[in-house]
Amino acid sequence: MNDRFSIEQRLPSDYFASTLRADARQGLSAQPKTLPPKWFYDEPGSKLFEQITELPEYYPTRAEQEILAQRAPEIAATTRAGSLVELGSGSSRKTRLLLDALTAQGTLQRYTPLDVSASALLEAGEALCRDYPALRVTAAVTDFEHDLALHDEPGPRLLAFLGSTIGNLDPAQRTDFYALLRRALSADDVLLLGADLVKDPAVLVAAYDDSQGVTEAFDKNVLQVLNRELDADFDPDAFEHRAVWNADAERIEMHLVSRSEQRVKIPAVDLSVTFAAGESLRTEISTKFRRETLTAELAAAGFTVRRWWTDRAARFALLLAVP
Ligand code: AVJ
Repeated sequence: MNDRFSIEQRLPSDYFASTLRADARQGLSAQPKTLPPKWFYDEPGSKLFEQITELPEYYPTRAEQEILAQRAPEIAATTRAGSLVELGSGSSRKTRLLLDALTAQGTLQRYTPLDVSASALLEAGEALCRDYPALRVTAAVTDFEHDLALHDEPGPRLLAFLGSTIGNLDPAQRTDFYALLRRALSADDVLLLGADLVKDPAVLVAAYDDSQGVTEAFDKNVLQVLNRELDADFDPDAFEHRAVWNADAERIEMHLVSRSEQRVKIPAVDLSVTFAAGESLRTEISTKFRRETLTAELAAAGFTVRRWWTDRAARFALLLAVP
């Protein structure tokens, strides 16, 4: 920590324990069974995700980086942003492309990463402070799906939501999230959104079911989270990782499919869950987008898409939208 770096804790100390309990209670007693993907990202899970981004089959990270590397100067020039606000900051590789361009242009004063992980914010924030000596970093530990409050960030603010994390939300959740975004942004602020695009289902399925089994380990890690945090007795080997293309909803779904009939105890929420053989627990949706429909859903929320870029292979899109 130094005088240019602060972290504000906006989550109550029992936030994780109580939301994980509520999510487990709700999702595991529902039919079909589901869990929100945010619980993948404990420390081992975050490491596995970093490994996923390097897999030959997992193109989204590289595709988005390709666009950012090419367009960051244009993004800086059109937004002339005084602050970069980043949701779910994650790896700072992509962030640096934006910080470099915004710094070179001379408008940037502030970087505000919002993330649920204090340790991720601390690690990234310290490195960025060191490497950008004119930058103030005001990080906030928060769940940006529910709290996006911005404070005194100098405008115009460039709010970046990268990695196609937007695809983890279903249509109703996206509507709520866009409304939250819309309320957080002022007239001269800009939204920078990364979105993975609809493509050959075989390419998509391979990206979520890689040959080295890293995504399988990532998927099953959520069971270890439940075992550790809620005292559950999931046997990860008793489930099979599956990536399925849902053609109607145009999304990849990750499922953990029970290999046999079994019962799992989750003492912390007083739950005993039965799985039939072949029954699935859906752990993630990863929606893939089309230009027209994404533009339309943003328009319905009060955003106008000003720029739309893709990588050369048109696998991934990066867009700028304004209120
Ligand atoms: C981080 C949500 C963008 O949906 O592609 C990667 C997560 N899941 N492999 C995605 C993920 C399985 C990823 N996002």
